[in-house]
Amino acid sequence: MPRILILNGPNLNLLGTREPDVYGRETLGDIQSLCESAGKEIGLDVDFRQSNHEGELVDWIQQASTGFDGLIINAGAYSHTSVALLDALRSVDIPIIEVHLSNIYAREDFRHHSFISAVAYGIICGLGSHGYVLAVEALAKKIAP
Ligand code: DHK
Repeated sequence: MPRILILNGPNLNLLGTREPDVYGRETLGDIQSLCESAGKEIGLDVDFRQSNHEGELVDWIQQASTGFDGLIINAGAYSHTSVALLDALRSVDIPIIEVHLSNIYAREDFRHHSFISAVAYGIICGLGSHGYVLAVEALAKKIAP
C-alpha cells in the first residue's frame, strides 16, 4: 500500500483552543482521524506527525525519501520563515502538497509568502480541516493516477 507522510509544524498541537475563529474548533487529533479515514478509504497508509521544532521537521522531511510515496505539509509559521525546510523539501523526490487551514492571503502581509510553495505541486489554503482531506485525495491520484 502506498504510504504518505503528513507533517504539521509549530503550534498546530494547540488546534481546538488556539484562535478558534481563525483555525476552527477541531483538534489536531480530529484532523489526524479525518486523514486516516480518508487514507483507509482510498488505500493509502497515513503517517501523521507534528513538531514545534524546525530541526525535527527537517529530519522527518529527509527521511521521507525512503519509505514514503508523497508528503503533505502544513509547516505553520515556518512556512513563512524557513529556508531550512525549503532546502530539505528540495532534497526529497516525492510529490509534495502544502496545506494551510486558514486563507493566508486574507491575513497579515507576512503570511502571504511561503517558502514551501516553490516545491509543492499543489497548495490548499482556507478550507480548514477539509483541506487536509482534499490533499490526501489529490496525493492518492498523483501517486497512482
Ligand atoms: C498555521 C499557522 O500556524 C500560521 O503560522 C500560518 C497556518 C497559517 C494555517 O493556516 O494552517 O500562517
